[in-house]
Amino acid sequence: MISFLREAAHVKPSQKQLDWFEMESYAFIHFSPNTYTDLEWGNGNEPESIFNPTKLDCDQWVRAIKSAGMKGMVLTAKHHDGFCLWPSKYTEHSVKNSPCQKDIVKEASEACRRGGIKFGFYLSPWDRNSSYYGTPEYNDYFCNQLTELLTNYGEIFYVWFDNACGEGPDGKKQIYDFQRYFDLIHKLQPKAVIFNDFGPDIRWCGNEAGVARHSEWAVVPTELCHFAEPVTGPGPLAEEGNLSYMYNTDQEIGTMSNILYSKGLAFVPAEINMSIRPGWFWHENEEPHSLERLFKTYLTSVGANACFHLNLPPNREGLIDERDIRRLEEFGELLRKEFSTPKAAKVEKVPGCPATQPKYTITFDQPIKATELKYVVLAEDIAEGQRVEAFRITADFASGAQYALAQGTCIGHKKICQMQDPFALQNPLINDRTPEIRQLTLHITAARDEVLMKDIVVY
Ligand code: FUL
Repeated sequence: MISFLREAAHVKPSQKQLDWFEMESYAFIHFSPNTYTDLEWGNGNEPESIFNPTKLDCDQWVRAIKSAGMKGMVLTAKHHDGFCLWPSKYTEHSVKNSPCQKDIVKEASEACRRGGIKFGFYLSPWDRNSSYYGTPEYNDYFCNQLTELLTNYGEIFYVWFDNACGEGPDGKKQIYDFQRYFDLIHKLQPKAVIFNDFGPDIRWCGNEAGVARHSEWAVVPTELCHFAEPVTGPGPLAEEGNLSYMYNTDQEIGTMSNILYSKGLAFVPAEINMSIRPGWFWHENEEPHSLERLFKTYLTSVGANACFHLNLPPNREGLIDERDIRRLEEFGELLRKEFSTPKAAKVEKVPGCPATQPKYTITFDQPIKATELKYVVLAEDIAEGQRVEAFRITADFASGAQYALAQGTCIGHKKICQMQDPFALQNPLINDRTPEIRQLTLHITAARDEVLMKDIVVY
């Protein structure tokens, strides 16, 4: 078992996965005929004439994205209704037959480059418009569209697929040739990470509500042994018995007991995605979620070894709604306020501890008031693998008393331990304590192999 855990500790990310992790948060843009019909899933027979964003301004989208500190955009180039936001050669169901007459993929990718953020796209395999859907020719059609998107719009950081697989014209479902799609992406955009329910680079967290697992491991099983319960996921891959072991609603994915019954392991971190509003597309009567909800989701995504993918739906004019713009600005301001000024402190590794159970002291230049201690942010050097299984943070108060302040499981790319919630009343436990803290100690209580910490920062 020990040797197996050691093996798990050495499963390493690719450079493109590390680059993706560094981004931490990026935006989804859901825009299609649904924006004009008030639907979430179009039927595929909406007339192109309804798609008419009269004030389209992708620079405005980019400004909104950047105001919340997000580092990229993922545009729904084609949603389930099959309508293409670029003038694809392979279908008539696109912007080219709409009053818009603009290549929105081009406008958006160029705006991203002007604004200094990365660009990627969502291309729905489920296509309710294409007459090829449900036949083997559909995979050719899909690859032709992928090729257009991968070759005409500069560098692509992300290709985002979902596994929705609905009815074809004859009631038949499509068998998606995902391996062929992946090979094409590897060939044409080798630096792009690919999202799918099951990976290969980034996997779904299992819900669309922005909720991470208690322990979000980046190293997950690629195949389970026979004595573990067979797990089945949705979609054709799972039906073929292929990749279903990464079924992403499993709460224990990646934990010690889960990987113990695995035949192989891969580095496939989770993305936490949700929309700023209840729907993915813009609906006049919907309001953005509260600042508190966005901030809490940030803590349980970026702060829990995942990335945060937040959807912003443009309205019928082709602009991000002013209500959402204000919420994003507030969100960006709050993040800057909470995380821009670390407390001056010296971090030292305590000599003589085992490599899998190190201790670090964080000694403040000046003792700080307990009520000023808001977050301890931890990071492992995940380029070498993810290792920490459990940790605890204790505080030495100036009076000599010692208290445990936080404890947790995974660290990975980043773990934000919250001490004081800006939205709650101040933590009475901390307020009642002797107020001045001289030093904190981080105890790693269990790890899969030698612990390599990259950052220990206090705010
Ligand atoms: C899902 C889709 O069915 C939703 O409409 C949305 O695009 C979401 C991000 O992915 O699978």
